[in-house]
Amino acid sequence: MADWDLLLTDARIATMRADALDYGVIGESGTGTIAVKDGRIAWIGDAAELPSDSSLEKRSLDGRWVTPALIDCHTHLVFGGDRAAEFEQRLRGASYEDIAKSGGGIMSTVRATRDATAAELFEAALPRANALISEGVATIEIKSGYGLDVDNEIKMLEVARRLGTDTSATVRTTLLAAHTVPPEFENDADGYIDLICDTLLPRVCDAKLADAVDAYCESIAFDADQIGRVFAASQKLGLPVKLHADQLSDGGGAALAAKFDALSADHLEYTSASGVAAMAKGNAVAVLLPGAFLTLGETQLPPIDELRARNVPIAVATDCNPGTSPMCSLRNAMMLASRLFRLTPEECLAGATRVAAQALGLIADRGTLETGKRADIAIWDVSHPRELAYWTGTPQLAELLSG
Ligand code: DI6
Ligand code: FE
Repeated sequence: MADWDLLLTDARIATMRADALDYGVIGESGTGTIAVKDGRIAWIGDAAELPSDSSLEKRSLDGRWVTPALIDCHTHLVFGGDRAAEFEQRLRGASYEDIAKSGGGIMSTVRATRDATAAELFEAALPRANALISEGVATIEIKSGYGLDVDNEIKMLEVARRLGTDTSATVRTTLLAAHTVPPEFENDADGYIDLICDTLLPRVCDAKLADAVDAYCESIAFDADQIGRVFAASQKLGLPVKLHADQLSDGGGAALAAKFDALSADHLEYTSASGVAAMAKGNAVAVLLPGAFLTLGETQLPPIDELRARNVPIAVATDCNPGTSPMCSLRNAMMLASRLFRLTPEECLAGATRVAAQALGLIADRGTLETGKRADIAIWDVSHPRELAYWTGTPQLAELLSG
């Protein structure tokens, strides 16, 4: 019997290992080799050290670069309708908050999502997921949050799960019921929080529909006490949490995420130095979302230097959503993170591979190219992986292998 199922030879490998410098390169002259067995990396190293070349299939990559497949760790890509008209309004001067207060914004997507059948939502979301996959993404996080009642939040999560079974991507689902206060609870946000804690969360947990729970900590959404109740209920059910934190104002979101040992705190434009210090004491990843920063015309930068100084890992994601980040390209998010946030190309690639895996609680399983990890491998036509945050619009993916 052959030792391996597949042997990839003549590769230049950017492993993106945490303990290595300079992309964790192996075989820079084109001598990198990866052996795959049962969908996992069984051996990785330089051809000269390969213990056995007995394999069912062998493929030379002709000196191409390979990296871990990309991971988009923050999307809202299941939704009904679109918000192009509001986009136009905003360019004529209305603010995101103005539009939200007058019944538009998230609420218009909530209406369209409630009106759509699961099949319609799936058909609309599939091309968005495929757009990510076509650029090398093998793992996609998808949030609910446009249903805002028990049946419609569950409908969204079921559609997200189906995207995981009907595409080549792994989908990780997140319950974001605490996204905004639904009209039925207009003056009773606490009543809605009760519904989430007492009814929705147990149902979602029983049906295994969510891998994590998220919330929106903002003056136009929920405060720290309300989110604390959702997080405590989630943790009781064994679900990890994450948070939309300090996107439009400093609401103490980073510290709140740290208090609940969140997987990640996302956005962070208005996070203070003390918020970063709180994150540094825990395990939360900082997920930066330059698409939303760009679309909102934001000028307040996330505290990048502070995050670096305190060794808080930085991920980069699309935030794909119809309101603040109509973008189905993780390569674009990487490109924007380098231009707008001055992340280095290596930080951008780590942020869309290793650190993104960490943000999803999947670092033991994927995110770097190492023995034992899933064989989610992107093969590129580039002269160096730094090009992945440099070019935009060029079809540089030669092939994506998913586990
Ligand atoms: N922050 C965002 O950027 C998105 N949600 C959130 O909590 C925006 C969602 C939308 O406007 O539809
Ligand atoms: Fe978001």
